Amino acid sequence: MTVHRTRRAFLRGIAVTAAGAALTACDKLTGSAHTVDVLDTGEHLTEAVQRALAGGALAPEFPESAISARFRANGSTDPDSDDYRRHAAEGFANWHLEIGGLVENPLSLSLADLRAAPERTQITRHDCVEGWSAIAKWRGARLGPLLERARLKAEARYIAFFCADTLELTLDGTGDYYETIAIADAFHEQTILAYEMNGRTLPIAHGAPIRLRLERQLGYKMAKYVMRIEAIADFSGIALGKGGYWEDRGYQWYAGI
Ligand SMILES: Nc1nc2c(c(=O)[nH]1)N[C@H]1C(S)=C(S)[C@@H](COP(=O)(O)O)O[C@H]1N2
Ligand SMILES: [Mo]
Repeated sequence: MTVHRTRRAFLRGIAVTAAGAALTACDKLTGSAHTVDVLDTGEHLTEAVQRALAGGALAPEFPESAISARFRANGSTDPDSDDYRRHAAEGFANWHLEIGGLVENPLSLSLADLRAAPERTQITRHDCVEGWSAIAKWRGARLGPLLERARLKAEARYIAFFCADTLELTLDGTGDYYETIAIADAFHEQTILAYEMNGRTLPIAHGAPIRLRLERQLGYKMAKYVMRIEAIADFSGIALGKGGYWEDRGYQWYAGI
């Protein structure tokens, strides 16, 4: 037992050192032909190291008194597709969330179904890469139990979220907001599909009818206006292949905080 623990601590130490070395190397190699390879390695190690250090750790949660008086709405705040507008006008009464891809049991869930599913409420801080933060209370269906119900196939490695909004069309005709996360993060206790914010139905500006909360990563990972969820084996075939709308525009795929 002691030996096992020591060995794990040792391996963890190596991983941290290796990540540090890779990041230092990035700085030195900027501009050289090796930069991309080294950066990729650095990002990969950073993800592995962050996961190893965080384990199943929870993101900090706050008391009601910490809830921000103002919570900025960022990116899309009112999707303009005909489909979305119709659903919004109907109060999302006829809307369904599709869960498919690499699953044995595809699901089509109404908001009532989602409200009846295992839930979690959490008061957490949202950090946007642009440099602002805000605290809010989120209530939603835990993603893990929903994926268990859908029964993931063995080949599934990521969960993809497809949204109702299109931000820009200029890059190769893609511009639909989407995100992908690792299965391990999908099953984290605080990973929820939020349908309430600060005790009220999730407002359209913040992603109605549901938005992802992935509390240990940056704001851009938390897809709003989620219409369809797919279990996938890899994301290289989606849009520009980097695993998300902002990732396709240069941000890191694993946006740990
Ligand atoms: N569908 C969709 N999801 C999105 C975005 C978006 O533009 N469209 N913006 C992202 C970014 S950069 C942030 S910081 C948060 C903003 O969430 P908020 O509007 O609730 O503040 O949503 C993220 N999820
Ligand atoms: Mo953001």
